[in-house]
Amino acid sequence: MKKIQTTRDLAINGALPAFEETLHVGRPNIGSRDAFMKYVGDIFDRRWLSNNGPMVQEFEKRVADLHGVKNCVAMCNGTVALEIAIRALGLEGEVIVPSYTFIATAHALSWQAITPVFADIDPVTHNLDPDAVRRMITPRTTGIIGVHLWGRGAPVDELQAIADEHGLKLMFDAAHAFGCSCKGKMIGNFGACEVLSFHATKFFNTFEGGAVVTNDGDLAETMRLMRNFGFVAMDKVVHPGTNGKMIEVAAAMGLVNLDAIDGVIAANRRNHQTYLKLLSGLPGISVLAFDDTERNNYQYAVMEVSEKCPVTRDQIIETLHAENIRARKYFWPGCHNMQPYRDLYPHAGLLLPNTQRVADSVVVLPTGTTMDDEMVHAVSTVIRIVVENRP
Ligand code: T4K
Repeated sequence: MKKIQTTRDLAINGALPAFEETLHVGRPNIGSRDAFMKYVGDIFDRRWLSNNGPMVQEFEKRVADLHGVKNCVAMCNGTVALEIAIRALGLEGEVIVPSYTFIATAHALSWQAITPVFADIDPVTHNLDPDAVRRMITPRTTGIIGVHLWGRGAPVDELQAIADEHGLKLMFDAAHAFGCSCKGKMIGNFGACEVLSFHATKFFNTFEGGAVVTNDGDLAETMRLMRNFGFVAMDKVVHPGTNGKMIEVAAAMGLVNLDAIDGVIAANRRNHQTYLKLLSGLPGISVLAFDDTERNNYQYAVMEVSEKCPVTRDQIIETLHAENIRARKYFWPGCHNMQPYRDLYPHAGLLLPNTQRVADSVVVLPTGTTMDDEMVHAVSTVIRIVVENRP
């Protein structure tokens, strides 16, 4: 790692990049390799690779216990888990979602010929604004999907009240919120069900993977049927279904990473606190905070660049990229500006001013176990130099 002290040391000014090897947002955290290899040996010995094997069953139990929820239905990824949950809840017509989320939240609906209707977010929490949700309800609305963005709980009570008042189903995309709590209650216990993602880039991964967690036993049973073609027994199909199964080797990775989870959260928290400390006081720069009275996974280090900053968000990103620091613009430009939604609702942005502003101001910084304190200091120094000196 090269030391950067002045604007002359910046790669955008012709110097060598700060890092030879690129720093990523979403570098996988990996638990004990030896434990994983042992599990893989067990899988080979059993010759049981998929279809609700013993590792998946153990993994489901541990995820359910961790979240204090009755049922966990493990799936091949978070997107298929969303699709299955949406179908199992019987959503149709229009469903209200934020546009400020990963595209999978909207695609899981449109993939099933359901119209995602985008509601604006609260500019401070980045989560759905309940008043905006109310404004988007029409006679065709059947549900609301809240997203616990960055792992910080969505306004669960307000959304539940709206759903109850209008006879709508409420579920949550909890892809960011593994191991988090909201209002003192673990994620997994809100709405009809909540969907987790264990993608490689998530702080907790099963290579690829996802799950639906719910306290509704009947709903869980329906989803178990749906993830396995509707089979209830050999040669007996009782329900439409797809292939949403988690494989054994993914569950093995999950078991290993569950054992490592406290260390990952500690590393994320340490990095987050360092970013908070080193970036505070810079004009127009703020680092998104977490409520320390809740359980957080701190997996996203989110910086916002306001118009008070002497340089633009994109200039900061360009400077970081030149140093081989692949900071990201998540979730720019917002789902409503991506296809097919952009063509379907070309004027959606008029109703989404906060979404537009937040999407234009966010920079997500690298964190996780592959980032040590020195690296976080180096990333922060680059940001400080570019903001203070406008090179
Ligand atoms: N809902 C929400 C709110 C979500 O955030 C997501 C997923 C979902 C639903 C859907 O869940 P899944 O179906 O994915 O389980 C990533 C992920 O692909 C996606 O899972 C995730 N959200 C989203 C936030 O981020 P990208 O576009 O950032 O991925 P990519 O390929 O650019 O990778 C990010 C960085 O990580 C790269 O710089 C390289 C590095 N990387 C990536 C992989 C895959 C590694 O170092 N190793 C790896 O194995 O989307």
